Amino acid sequence: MITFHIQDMTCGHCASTITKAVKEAAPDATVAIDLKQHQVSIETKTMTTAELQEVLVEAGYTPVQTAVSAVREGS
Ligand SMILES: [Cu+2]
Repeated sequence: MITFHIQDMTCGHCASTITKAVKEAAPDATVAIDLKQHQVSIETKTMTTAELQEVLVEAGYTPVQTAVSAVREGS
């Protein structure tokens, strides 16, 4: 599973735009969105992290990949 932090995902519309964009690019993908945390978790076997990131950027957002081991570090 790949998790991105997307600060500019701020409402349900953003969430559905992102979900749709990811599923169009990777039909097998499972997309879980945590709007409060501005987080998107994607499970897919057909796309790499870099490719997913590109899809999110093309959808108009600014994804930052969250390293699983570093999620709770800082702040
Ligand atoms: Cu929005």
